[in-house]
Amino acid sequence: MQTMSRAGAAAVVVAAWLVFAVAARPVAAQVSGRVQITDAGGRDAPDVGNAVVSIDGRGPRGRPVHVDMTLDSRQFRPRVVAVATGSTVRFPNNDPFNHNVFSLSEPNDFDLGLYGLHQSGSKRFSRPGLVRVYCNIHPGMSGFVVVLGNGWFTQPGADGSFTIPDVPPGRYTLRVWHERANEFSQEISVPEGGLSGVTVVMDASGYRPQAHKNKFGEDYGTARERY
Ligand SMILES: [Cu+2]
Repeated sequence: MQTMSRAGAAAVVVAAWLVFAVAARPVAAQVSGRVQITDAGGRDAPDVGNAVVSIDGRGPRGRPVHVDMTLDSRQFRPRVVAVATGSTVRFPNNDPFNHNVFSLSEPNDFDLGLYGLHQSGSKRFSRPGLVRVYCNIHPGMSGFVVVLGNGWFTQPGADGSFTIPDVPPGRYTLRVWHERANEFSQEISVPEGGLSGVTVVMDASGYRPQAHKNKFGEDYGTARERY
């Protein structure tokens, strides 16, 4: 029987090493599921897409982006944005009157001052955390910037379904934030091949809107004379 050539033997060794290397390195897969939020009266929340789903841990760095949160008809549109640390949010004013966008949420607090139609201000968010964004003129305006420390985050679709790609096998904490519910967290174990069918049920039925303070930390109406 003919012995294997040296080149042939080397090829077998390399092939074996490749098989070993592929097998030894966990293959990142996706985590998917659905968020269900119940409002008062047992109704499904119509804005489940405004939730933010994230996974704690040493995930890949999220890509910093520039996004707009437009001031339109005395509302922030979109009302919620989820971004990686280092991202910049611009607040263009589409209303024919002044707004004053600010936040008291440390360490991402800021105050863009008064500006009018077609003017804009922006803020770069360098630290993870929930940033509650308000207008110092209009107490009914509120928006949320959720700043995440890694790239493992997403917002669900209108039906609540979500997918977070590129999660290697391991144990993690899955978090879901929504403005009307208590933050949800759950330990998950991601096997090779990924984790699907994660069901997150959140109860927002006890939510009561609460008045917030203006940028001076005072009730609205008491600081008007400062303008
Ligand atoms: Cu305003």
